[in-house]
Amino acid sequence: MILIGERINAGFKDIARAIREHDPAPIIKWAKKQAECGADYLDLNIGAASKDPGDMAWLVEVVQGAVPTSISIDSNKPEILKAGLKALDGRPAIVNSTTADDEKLEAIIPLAVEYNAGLIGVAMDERGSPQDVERRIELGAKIFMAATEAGLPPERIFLDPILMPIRFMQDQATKVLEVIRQYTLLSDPPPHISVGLSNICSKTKERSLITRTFIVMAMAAGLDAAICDVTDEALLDAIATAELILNKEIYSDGYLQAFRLRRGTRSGGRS
Ligand code: THG
Repeated sequence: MILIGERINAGFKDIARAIREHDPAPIIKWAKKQAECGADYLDLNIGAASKDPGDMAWLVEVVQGAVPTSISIDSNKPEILKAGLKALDGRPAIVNSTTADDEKLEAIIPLAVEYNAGLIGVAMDERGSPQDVERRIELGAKIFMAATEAGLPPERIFLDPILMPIRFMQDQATKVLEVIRQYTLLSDPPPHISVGLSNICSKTKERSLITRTFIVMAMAAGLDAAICDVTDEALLDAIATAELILNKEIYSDGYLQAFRLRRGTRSGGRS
């Protein structure tokens, strides 16, 4: 699984304040903590409220000064994505994200190409996020084809079927599982498939239980990446065990210990 740490997001009050006041301390704290937990990428999101590309460049610089971890630049605005990409020191990055409308595809795919980055394509367009399986497949396929034509190999493309809160849209989770299965059939090798995992538990109790139960089901369907709470140990243990059961890891009595140790010693993690 490719784990993308969700915590440096202005949806959290401490991060919103840190960005507003350009206070690096909370950013550095969460960058180090998520890197220690084994994040492969750190998602950076300055929030819908901020329209200043300089804020994204600042965030990228602060994170790069703190950890060697790869970066996911999270915005739907091309000028904010570009400011983040320009600030990169050469480490691997993901552009998160483009939707399927032509205007976004034309602006955002070339950025991923130019900066040698991965690209997350979300199954949305100018009309918003579809609630049915077919439209999500259509939009994902459209993004996949446009990105491929522009020269991105499937290994650099991530499709996101858009996970919805279980509390408000209970019928959506099974639809997302079906879309994941279908996305694996788009090419051989298939593109990566990713979700914003915490979307599902928004405003629920049992956040951790709901997210780890869903991710195990989604991994069985073909999910191989997630923007998630990498500090949730029960979640990471469930992911390790799902990888074992899906025969992606070799069983030993110490598999869990080995997995925890490996994550803990990733680049940027504790040595
Ligand atoms: N797809 C893609 N990118 C995304 C998302 C997605 N980026 C943003 C988001 N969705 C993923 N990141 C988060 C980060 C935090 C939370 C949810 C998703 C979260 N929010 C709390 C809640 O909703 O209850 C509120 C924050 C708080 O506790 O203050 O946990 O789907 N490509």
